[in-house]
This record gives sequence, structure tokens and C-alpha cells, in this order.
Amino acid sequence: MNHKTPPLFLCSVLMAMVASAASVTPADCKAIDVGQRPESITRGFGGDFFVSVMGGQEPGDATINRIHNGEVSVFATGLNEPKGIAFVGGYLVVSDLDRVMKIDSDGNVSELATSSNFPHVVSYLNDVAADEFQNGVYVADMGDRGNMWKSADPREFWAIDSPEAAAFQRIGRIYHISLSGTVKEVVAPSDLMLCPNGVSLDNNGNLLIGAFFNGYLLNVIDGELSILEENMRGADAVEQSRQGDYYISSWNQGKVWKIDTEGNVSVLAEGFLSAADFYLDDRNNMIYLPDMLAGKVYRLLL
Ligand SMILES: [Ca+2]
Ligand SMILES: [Ca+2]
Repeated sequence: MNHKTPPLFLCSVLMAMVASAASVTPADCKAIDVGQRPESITRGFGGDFFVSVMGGQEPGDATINRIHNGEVSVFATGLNEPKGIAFVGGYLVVSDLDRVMKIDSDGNVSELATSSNFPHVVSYLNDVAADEFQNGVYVADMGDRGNMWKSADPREFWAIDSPEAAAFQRIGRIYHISLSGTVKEVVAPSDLMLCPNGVSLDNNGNLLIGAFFNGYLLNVIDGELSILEENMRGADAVEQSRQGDYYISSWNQGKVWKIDTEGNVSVLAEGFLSAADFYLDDRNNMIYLPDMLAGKVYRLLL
């Protein structure tokens, strides 16, 4: 009898262990049904979670839903296609296509900024992040989303160096909006930033941006854009943990990447229908990930 472990067997066991450690799938995560087309989530009033739920295509059919003790209820109504949501200065602030709304603790919705308050034509507002002073938000305008898909099913982008990409209008921007409604452009259009979607602040207080079309994780230092990472097409949420790791979701690839402090990129999670704008709870080592097409929020353990 041969007492040596067959090398091939050992190798396959090790590979299986590495594979299971490398990424989690929806089946590994707790999930909650939150409504039709959830996009973004934040922790807000009373420590509860609040989710932007876009609903269908009828004007006014969207809601902000609250998750309290595992129960989902409608907190605010009358929105159209709400995407980014942040809790800042005692309000929820939510983008709603071409306007930004403020919601108080009773669920009363008011307009913080309408399209006419912006210094440029507003196209398609997406992620919202609280600023460093808790006195306003950063908002991404994706700009020209015209002809980004080469194929709809399966979703496939045109190449970054394609004529279709060259034809995009360069009108994607990042704005700052104060809680009194003053809107300022803080990042101007750039070839590096086609269809900015995700926005947040890193540990140094510099902006992090996920360029959805280019697949770039961008950093803004002294007003200059630089590429931190590429090959992340469909980039949606971008966050840095207090430990220094970056987390990036891809909406159409249905995955979440981690970039550790050594710069190593790994797939943290995959197999989702659409990985949208997550909430990073790094104190508790969790990510709360809305899957827009599944109508669920998943809880991923880091
Ligand atoms: Ca809607
Ligand atoms: Ca988003």
C-alpha cells in the first residue's frame, strides 16, 4: 500500500481550498428582499439601513425603504429613479436622475438641488457620498451614457479604444452640493473618467471615483486625476476601509474586488446578477450589497 498522498489529489484539494477562500457567492450570504431595483444603501436614522429602490419606469414610483430588525418598510415616496444615498448632517441625501433630494427623520422629501441649480447640463446622477465636514455631499454625474454596450445580453462594453468610445461626449463630472443647496463642480470632464458612477472619500480625504465605462479606479489629488487600478469595467461602488484596503463593485460583472494595501487585486465576491452601490461596514467586517436585478440586499462577510 502506498502511504504517500498522491500529488495530483493534494494539488486539487489545495486548489479547492484556495478557490473557496478567494471569493464568496450569493449562496454564501444572508439576503433580504427589499423591492424592485434597489441601487444603493446607507446606515441612517436609528442605525437602520435605508435603501434606494427605483421601482419600475413610472414617474414617482420609487421609494426609500427602511430595514429595521430584518423588516422592510417604505420610509419615503415620490422619487423617480433614486440611486446614490448618503446620511449626512442629520438627513438622507439621495440623487434622483437630474436632481438631488433631502429627506428628514420623518420621511419628508424636499429638493436640495434641481437641474437648474447645476452649473452644467445634468445627465444622469449616480452615487452620493458624505463630505469630510458632514456639511454636504459629492455626487457623480455619469454624463454621456449613449452607446456604451456592444452587446446587451450578455452585457459587453465597446472597447476603450473603439470609435464608439471616442464618440462619447466628455460631460461626466463630480459635483459638491452643500446642505444649503449650493452646487459646485469639483472634478471636470476627462478622458480618464467616462461615465463616473462611484464616488467616495479615501483615508486621506481625497476623492475616489469609479469610472463605469473605462473601468478605472481613480484618485483625485490636488485636483489631478490618476489611475489607481484598471480592468474594473462596470465600476460602481468604490470605498477604502480604515485598514487601507479598497473595495470596488462591478454592476454588470456582478462582482466585488478587493485591493489590499500591497496592491494585490482579488475577487472578493462574484456571481451576483448586478453588484450595485454597497455599504462598507468595516467596523463589523461586512459589506451590504444591493443586487439591483435580484431585488435583494446581500450581506457579505469580509
Ligand atoms: Ca422608477
Ligand atoms: Ca451607483
